[in-house]
Amino acid sequence: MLFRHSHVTEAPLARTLAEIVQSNHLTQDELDALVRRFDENGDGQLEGDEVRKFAQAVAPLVGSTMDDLVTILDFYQSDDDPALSPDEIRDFLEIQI
Ligand SMILES: [Ca+2]
Repeated sequence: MLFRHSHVTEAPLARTLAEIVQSNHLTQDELDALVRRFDENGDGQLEGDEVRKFAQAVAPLVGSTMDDLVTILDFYQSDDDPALSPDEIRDFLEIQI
């Protein structure tokens, strides 16, 4: 049987956010989809209210509060840019929780 590679750019998340958080690993597709879900102004990063909504979605999955997660997310700011980049979000999801 022949397998062809098909590149699906708008694939829906195969796992729920809860499953991703539990596994401590997420694929590039999952990271892209997550960023798109919360990136309301479409600049490819999360900042301000976008970070708060992301924290609000993740908080109940990890038994934390939105405020605590926003504080933790601040810590994951690895550059001078006040926005969270996809790489910083990945670090947060794979290492912290
Ligand atoms: Ca944004």
